[in-house]
Amino acid sequence: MAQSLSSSAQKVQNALQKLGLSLQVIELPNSTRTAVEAAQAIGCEVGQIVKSLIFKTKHSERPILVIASGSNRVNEKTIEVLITEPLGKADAEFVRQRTGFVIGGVPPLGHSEALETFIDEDLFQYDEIWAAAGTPHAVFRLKPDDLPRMTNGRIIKIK
Ligand code: 5CA
Repeated sequence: MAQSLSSSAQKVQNALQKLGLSLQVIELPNSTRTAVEAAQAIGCEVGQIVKSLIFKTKHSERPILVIASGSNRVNEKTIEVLITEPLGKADAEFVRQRTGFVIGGVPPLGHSEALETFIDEDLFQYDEIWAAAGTPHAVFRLKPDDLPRMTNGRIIKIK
């Protein structure tokens, strides 16, 4: 029988199921806290890891979700132009409050509120990719085309 998931990972599994996606959350013994650690634990390229990064708008203090390839650094200027507002820093507490998940486990879906979302076009070069699933040990495998369905995000050049 499959091991039962921790409650945060189960939240992500439920969100996937609610969307009718038959994708399976797994919890690994090794850390998947960072993109590099996740790639090592899974045995894939760092670029195939989906980073779900939370930014905070400077004035309205809204959370923005940027879904980036593990090997890309987000160019914040690009996001600022698209949202017509500067970005400030999102600290760990802001991330936990606005997503319901801790840093290192933030998934691309299942958050406590709907998040304005941007998706890295570079993720679409891969057949399969891996995203965090609620904890720094939980991940799930997906196809890039699943991301727009999960998030209503806009696909852009991120780096
Ligand atoms: N589990 C992996 C992917 S499977 C993961 O979550 N990777 S991540 O890149 O999306 O999440 C780690 C990110 O959290 C870092 O890239 C960084 O942007 C952010 N982060 C780490 N520490 C802090 C901190 N103290 N405050 C704000 N953000 C942080």
